[in-house]
Amino acid sequence: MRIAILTGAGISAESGLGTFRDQDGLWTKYDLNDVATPQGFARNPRLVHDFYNARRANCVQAAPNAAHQALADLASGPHDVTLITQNVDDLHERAGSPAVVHMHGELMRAVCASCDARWDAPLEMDPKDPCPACHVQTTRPDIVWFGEMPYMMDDIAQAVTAADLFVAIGTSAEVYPAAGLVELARGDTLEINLEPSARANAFENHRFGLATDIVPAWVAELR
Ligand code: BV8
Repeated sequence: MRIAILTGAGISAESGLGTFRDQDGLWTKYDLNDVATPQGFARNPRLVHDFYNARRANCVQAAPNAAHQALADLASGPHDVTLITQNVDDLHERAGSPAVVHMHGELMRAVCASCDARWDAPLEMDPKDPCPACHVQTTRPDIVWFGEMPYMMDDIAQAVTAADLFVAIGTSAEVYPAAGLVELARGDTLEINLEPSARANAFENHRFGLATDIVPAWVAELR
């Protein structure tokens, strides 16, 4: 069976990484316009690097949880799995998922705003870091900010459209175009989340609860 999976911050919540819109979420502590937009970065690159340096340090300390592990196990089974994530952490990879489509970029990667070179980000990035390729001091986290086009959208749309089953896990479905992917699904649809998301009505099936309970149980049924 062809399965397309979209994960959000909720799958990493039990690994200790903050979500965005829960009561103590990141967007309750920071104004996303200051730290997750190109305009915010142009205004204050130091603040934005500090924001991502702190999240990168958290990510290095965190460990994949049973939900990440279950999706990695699913990919090693008989099904054709496409794993798409809105998350910028590397917990899916560290759990063993072979191919992860990071539509919103990756915390562990850096990009040069001048020459588009990409490289593994150092733990701490600084506005004065010169790009390793063109040496201009315009390095930034390789993250898709608000107002920027998510990565791999054509491949993502193709995988979701072709899937026999589209599953969204741990996302509030508040951010587009990710939240609109369910409209492209032609097969069965399943939402796995702590509570109904903003697009819950677009899914035929739902399983509500903690990702580390629900995802391993769901994967076990598919094995
Ligand atoms: C773009 C990187 C255009 C930053 C992020 C309509 C169509 C198109 C765009 C828009 C539109 N309307 C508005 C827009 C603009 C905007 C948008 O969607 N704004 C929202 C706020 C209304 N979209 C954009 O700007 C996108 N770009 O449209 O470009 C364009 C066109 C042409 C040319 C150029 C450009 C770009 C969006 C990407 C922004 N970057 N991330 C970073 O990570 O620092 S988005 C950010 O939100 C994160 O990536 C995050 O993953 C993502 C989505 O949040 P969730 O993952 O869902 O997390 P959240 O906290 O919200 O929810 C967690 C859920 O988990 C909750 O439901 C909770 O109940 C659940 N949960 C918690 N614990 C558990 C759990 N579930 C299970 N178990 C648990 N233990």
